[in-house]
Amino acid sequence: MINRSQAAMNTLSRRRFLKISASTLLAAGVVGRATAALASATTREPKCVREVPTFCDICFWKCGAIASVRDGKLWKIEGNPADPLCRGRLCPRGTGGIGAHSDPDRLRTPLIRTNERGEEKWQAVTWDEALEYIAGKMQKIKAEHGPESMALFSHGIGGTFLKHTLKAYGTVNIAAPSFAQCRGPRDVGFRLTFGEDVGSPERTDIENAQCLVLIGSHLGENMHNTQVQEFATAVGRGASVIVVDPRFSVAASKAKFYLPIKPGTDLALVLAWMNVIVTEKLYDAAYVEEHGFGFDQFAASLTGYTPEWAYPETGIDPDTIRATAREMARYRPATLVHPGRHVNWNGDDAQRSRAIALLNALLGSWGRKGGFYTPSSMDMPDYPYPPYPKPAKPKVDNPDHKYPFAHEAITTGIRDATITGQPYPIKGWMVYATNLLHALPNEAETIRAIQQLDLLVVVDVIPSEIAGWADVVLPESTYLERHDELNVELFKDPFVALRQPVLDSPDDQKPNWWIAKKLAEKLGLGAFYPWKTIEEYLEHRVTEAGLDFAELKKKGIIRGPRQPIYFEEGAPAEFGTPSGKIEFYSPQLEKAGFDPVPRYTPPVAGPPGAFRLLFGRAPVHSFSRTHTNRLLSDMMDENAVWVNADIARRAGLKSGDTVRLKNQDGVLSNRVKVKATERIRPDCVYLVHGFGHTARGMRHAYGKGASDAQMITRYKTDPLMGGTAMNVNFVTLEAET
Ligand SMILES: Nc1nc2c(c(=O)[nH]1)N[C@H]1C(S)=C(S)[C@@H](COP(=O)(O)OP(=O)(O)OC[C@H]3O[C@@H](n4cnc5c(=O)[nH]c(N)nc54)[C@H](O)[C@@H]3O)O[C@H]1N2
Ligand SMILES: Nc1nc2c(c(=O)[nH]1)N[C@H]1C(S)=C(S)[C@@H](COP(=O)(O)OP(=O)(O)OC[C@H]3O[C@@H](n4cnc5c(=O)[nH]c(N)nc54)[C@H](O)[C@@H]3O)O[C@H]1N2
Ligand code: SF4
Ligand SMILES: [Mo]
Repeated sequence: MINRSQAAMNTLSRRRFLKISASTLLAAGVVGRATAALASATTREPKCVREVPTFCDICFWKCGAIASVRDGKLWKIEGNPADPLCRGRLCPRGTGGIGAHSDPDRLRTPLIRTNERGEEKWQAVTWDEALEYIAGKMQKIKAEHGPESMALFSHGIGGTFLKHTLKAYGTVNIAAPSFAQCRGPRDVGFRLTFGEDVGSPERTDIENAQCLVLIGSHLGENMHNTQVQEFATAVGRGASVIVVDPRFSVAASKAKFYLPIKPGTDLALVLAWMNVIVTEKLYDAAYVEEHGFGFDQFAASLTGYTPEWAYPETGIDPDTIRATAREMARYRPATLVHPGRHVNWNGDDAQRSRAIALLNALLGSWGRKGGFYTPSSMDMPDYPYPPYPKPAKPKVDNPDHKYPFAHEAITTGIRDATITGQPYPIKGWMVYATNLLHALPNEAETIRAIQQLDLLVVVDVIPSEIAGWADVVLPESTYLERHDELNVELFKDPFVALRQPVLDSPDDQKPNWWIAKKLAEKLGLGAFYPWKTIEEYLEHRVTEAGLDFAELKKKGIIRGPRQPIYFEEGAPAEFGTPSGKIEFYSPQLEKAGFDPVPRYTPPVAGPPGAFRLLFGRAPVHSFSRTHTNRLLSDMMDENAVWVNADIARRAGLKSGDTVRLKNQDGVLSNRVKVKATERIRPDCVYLVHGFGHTARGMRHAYGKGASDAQMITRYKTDPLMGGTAMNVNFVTLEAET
């Protein structure tokens, strides 16, 4: 913990300040410095300010932060200038993160269900009673079905210790929505091509890109901090930006070329771009010659994919396709075609991502400045735990490797096994920091799976939708009140960061490590927790790595020496594919019965008169998790459905009118306001994800706006890796009078 002089005060009001940061990219640059305005607009000298370095948990980017406590109260949080991820500035969500601590809707004490599942009726119990109950049920599941029949869904670094407890107990079924519902297809597409994942944080060198291509990736609304800052830098120095999006996003407003593509047809565009680049010999021939495998077969496969062919598919005219392909080639290798992050769109997503990887390969951007750098991390040995028991059964999520290229567990695969009992029954779910009812497609299937369970435990900070279905709800301390596992980041600059408590939990909430350790002890697995306190554990790891724990506590971050990050600097040009090269043609895919080079199939069409439902992010919210945070909901407390202005006019609707969405299966949404705008194509509508809460305990967010998740009754599964594409639902607008 450190004491610094008080940061410069700023008299901007919080609302105005965050409005600026939400609506302009460059404002990301002022967020951290102006945070004093967030908690107080006075210039009174504080009596006593205590500053604690930690890292943010409002999303998974894990920005280094310095929280200040003034006169015993949480005052503000700012970016840690020593952190290479945030560079001293938090995004608006991070700045408003302190609202999580004071959220009046927080869970306060452990709860055990008293009524039917989903009725949200519980009885408050002690931690000992709750953990005793859970351990008893888990032992019963183990005795009757084996430990593999207990699954853990966990998202984020806070799940580390529960994973440890559940592995010690004997399960192999652990999954996060960040694979099959988020970045999985991208990592599979890139792995098949370059032999490596894109990672998180993405290894994108946006700040040095001279040409940046964003396909969907809506930076500026997607507020992943480093990327937004680097995007602002790139725009500031005049980089050429090409944005492909059916909706005129914030990023589109910074673009030299904006391509309002017909949703779901991006693969056709990427194939046509590659056709132009290959036909006009605009690619990096030396790079392809040195590092490529199967280029001739790949080039031959592009023959039919001309811009004229792509025009009716994508709605993008051939001249624009040619002009943008040439623009990309002009700046190569400093042309970065962003791989995207949330890429589960249409069911062909791993192949579309592979095409994006191949386009980057043609431009020679992988391993090059302004393209994709080679990340490195500090060497931090793991804690020496006893070995986990050997599982008797394989994982349930991907039986017989049905999805041969899934390299992480598939959440929806565990859900399927829970419903069908095949390949073996799943009888217990432990759910840590993931709101499965908003994160997985088809809510009804999730509920059906829950009804098969003997035990559903949810560890959360607020009474979320998934908590509403739990048998036992465990209230966690927020990130501001706890330690967590170290963040050993794989990034441009290697570093390790510490999360440490800024202040105490207000009620009977406990940190994840405490919950995991106590549960292990109740299960007779105390030997897996040889350390007594979390500080002892952290100190052990840090010291074993040859670092000073006192320094880490004081600074929050210790950086390691920078390694070469580009091929031209000496980063090794190695590719982890079977051929050891960039696979333009993939024998792996061919052997598994898939297209060895990407091939286009049109997206599923909707019923006549219906609009494809698209969704994305708002700068001030994370998923479905921030809507009771009063500081953030003060900026935006409901979403609106974006409707093309002409369509709205013809339907007699104007901005501010209220409608319900009705999807192709007759499911009706909450009431939601219309935003009539030229900024979206007429064939789709758009919602910010995560609103439309139905959990009654989320008093502040209940019933506000519409839930995209409720409309997603259909999904298409990616045949390569089991990702669930959700942009395959269609809605009509039902006027409300
Ligand atoms: N503020 C904020 N930022 C976040 C998050 C958050 O919750 N809040 N979450 C983080 C996480 S985990 C993720 S995965 C990312 C997600 O953010 P991104 O990876 O940027 O997500 P996309 O799926 O690209 O996002 C939706 C965008 O794609 C457009 N789109 C929809 N369909 C199509 C299509 O068929 N073709 C094209 N070209 N565009 C289409 C939409 O109009 C929208 O602009 O955001 C991250 N950043
Ligand atoms: N319909 C639809 N589905 C989607 C997406 C979408 O855009 N639309 N996006 C997809 C993507 S890209 C992703 S990455 C996933 C994200 O999916 P999730 O990670 O499941 O995101 P959330 O819905 O915000 O759920 C997070 C849960 O963690 C709880 N929580 C917050 N902080 C803490 C904490 O400190 N401790 C504990 N124990 N709990 C905490 C929150 O209250 C909330 O219940 O969703 C995917 N699913
Ligand atoms: S991007 Fe924003 S919300 Fe995410 S960790 Fe960084 S500051 Fe926190
Ligand atoms: Mo995500």
